[in-house]
Amino acid sequence: MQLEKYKIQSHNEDVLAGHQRKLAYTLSEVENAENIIQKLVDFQIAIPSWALGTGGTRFGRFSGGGEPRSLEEKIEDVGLLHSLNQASGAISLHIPWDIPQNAQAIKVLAAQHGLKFDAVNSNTFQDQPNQAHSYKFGSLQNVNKAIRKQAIDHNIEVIKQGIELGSESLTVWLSDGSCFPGQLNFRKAYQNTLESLEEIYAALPDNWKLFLEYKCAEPNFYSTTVGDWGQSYSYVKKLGDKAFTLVDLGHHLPNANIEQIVSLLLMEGKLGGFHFNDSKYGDDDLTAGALKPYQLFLIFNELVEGMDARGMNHATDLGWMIDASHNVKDPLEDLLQSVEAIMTAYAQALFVDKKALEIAQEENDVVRCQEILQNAFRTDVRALVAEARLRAGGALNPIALYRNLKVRENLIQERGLKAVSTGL
Ligand code: RM4
Ligand code: MN
Ligand code: MN
Repeated sequence: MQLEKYKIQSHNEDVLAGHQRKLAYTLSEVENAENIIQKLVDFQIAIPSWALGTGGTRFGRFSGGGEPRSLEEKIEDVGLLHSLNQASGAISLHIPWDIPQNAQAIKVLAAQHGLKFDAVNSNTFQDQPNQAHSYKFGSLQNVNKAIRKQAIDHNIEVIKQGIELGSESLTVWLSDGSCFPGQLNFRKAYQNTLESLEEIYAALPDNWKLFLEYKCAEPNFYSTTVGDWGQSYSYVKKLGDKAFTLVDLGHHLPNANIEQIVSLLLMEGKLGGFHFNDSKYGDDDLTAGALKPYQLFLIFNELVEGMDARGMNHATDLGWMIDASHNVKDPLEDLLQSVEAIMTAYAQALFVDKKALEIAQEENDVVRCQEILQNAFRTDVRALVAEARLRAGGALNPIALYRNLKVRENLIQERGLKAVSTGL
């Protein structure tokens, strides 16, 4: 399903007066508004190909219907999102959930929707049909050399697929670890993983980055071989300049200070990628900003501060992606909500009075520090986010338009109620 431009325009005309009223007020409150709007226009968040269908849990899966049945349909769905918000201009593929049969044709299709290919993701956490060896006891860490080699070869194959599509980064997330004490020699598991990563790193083109994602637990519940940012940092530091840590917001132990982690990784020049979602207990993969919008803002505050300190380009120097799963919401509506929450937190972080904060910090004026941060967080910047979307050609209210146009109903008609998408 394609969204014709005139439908977006007529929706925007309908709600323009209300938007302009709100915008006028925000402009009177936010002095650097033009600069914020431009940064929002430039900022793009990649959509993972595995988040376009119903996620489900290990207990059940309740499909909402009309899910994309092929890579082509997944690209169409991300294209739909992008035409609504003009901020989802990239898709991230998981191999082998999505193997392009004809890379050239897929590239052309993506370009028609204004999409690029973000990081490609390898999968050594599941066994595939006809696979020679099992990953039951890990992949890159495995005590068996042949199994490690199979996992290395898979990652190299994923890089090759990515080259064809124009991707420039590989994300490695390992489920490797152990379920019980004594099962694993931690040192040997680390060494095996490092050697395997070195082989993958050697196959990386010069202009590519390798992102090593960490996760504190699941599916292994006693130890994880890349369990936290320190462990990821220790690997990527040894690998070289093209290797970076990837932070997924749902992969920390409860109460971890993620904003501090982000700040230190940026300072070390080792933050490469970011997966947005929200959680209450673990890797819940809920809509970004649904539970802890203040934490999301604090993280963005450190991202902006740390990137500016290194002269980095916010839009292009880190890999931004949503990594969420949708069990009860329409995946496309959920993704629109995540993008909106991310943009809002980013805009608020751009509004923080950095100079005043620096002075307050130097003077140990703790009260003032809090006032400055919370003033930015409590300022309603939604009109700036909407204005950025309007200027880029998107819809002022993407979810309202999505519902008015009955997009899901149309997709169900096109693809059927029982269509099931690959992924988690
Ligand atoms: C993991 C991790 C990875 C994602 C898989 C599907 O928990 O977040 O980024 O590729 O899930
Ligand atoms: Mn992730
Ligand atoms: Mn995850």
